[in-house]
Amino acid sequence: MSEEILVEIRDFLSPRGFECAPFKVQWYNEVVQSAFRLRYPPDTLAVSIISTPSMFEKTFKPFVASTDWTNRSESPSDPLDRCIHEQLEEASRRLADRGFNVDIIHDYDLDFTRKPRILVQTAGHVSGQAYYYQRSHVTASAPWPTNKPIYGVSIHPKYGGWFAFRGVLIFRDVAVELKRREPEDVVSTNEKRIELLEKFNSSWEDFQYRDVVPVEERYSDEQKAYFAATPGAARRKLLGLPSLNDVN
Ligand code: B12
Repeated sequence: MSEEILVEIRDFLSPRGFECAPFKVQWYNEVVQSAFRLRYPPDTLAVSIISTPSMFEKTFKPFVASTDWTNRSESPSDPLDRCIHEQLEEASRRLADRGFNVDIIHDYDLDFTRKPRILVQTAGHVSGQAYYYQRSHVTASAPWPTNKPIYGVSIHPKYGGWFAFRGVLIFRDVAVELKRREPEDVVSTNEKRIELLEKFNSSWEDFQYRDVVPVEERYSDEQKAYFAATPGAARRKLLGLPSLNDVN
């Protein structure tokens, strides 16, 4: 049954520039603190979704061109969030038509205590999609004071850091037997891991951490300019959209 689901999701999302990797809720719940656990039975099927560099051209730009941006009441109001939201909704609708109940958790969803509802880097790691490098992976001579927070970063074997996690689909009623796939450890030396974490934490704006390993594809200049712009008015302007203050 999980094969049928994966074929259907990939059929829809892969040509649009997304990549999907399945995991069992148990694998995720085993590593996160209890406050972050997903409240589903251990064998429940979940799928981690990332956008690859080509999503911008294959899906986002056509979406921008074909959407009526004068309607302010649509949610989410951010164009990219709205685009991803619609793609995941459509993928789930297709599965609902086949009788599957799907819960969508987006990377930006928060619970009532304002904690992220899903830790997408952990989900990506346990699904085998992208290795999540954390401070604990640096074994010796870490250059940072112990009280400095060092945020972890995931690196994909094909896209390095040139991708984004978009969320997780959870199939409430589907219990699976899945074979676990380990993520590829592409940043394997201590020295490289320090360099990666340093760049991600201190100078992420220049995109350099994304090139820590050789990659097959990276963001276009247009896409880089879009992500470098502050979310909100500056991004809408780059897309040629009316500002939220101008439209009625
Ligand atoms: C809050 C947040 C921030 C905050 C705080 C960062 C943080 N990591 O806490 C701020 C605003 C600083 C931030 C900044 C950035 N962020 Co941010 N952020 C998030 C967000 C929404 C939640 C992260 C969070 O709160 N984690 C909670 C902590 C407790 O989780 P944790 O440290 O991973 O701890 C867990 C693991 O250790 C796990 N665990 C324990 N043992 C083990 C063992 C194993 C093997 C595993 C796998 C896990 C595991 O259990 C712990 C929890 O109990 C995520 C999206 C998401 N929903 O996950 C994006 C996210 C982490 N951010 C991202 C990015 C890109 C950025 C920025 C570059 C800005 C940007 N968006 O372009 C900067 C870079 C950091 C910097 N230098 O400032 C990306 C990272 C992509 C990647 N390749 O990894 C994410 C995943 C968003 C996305 N949609 O792709 N961010």
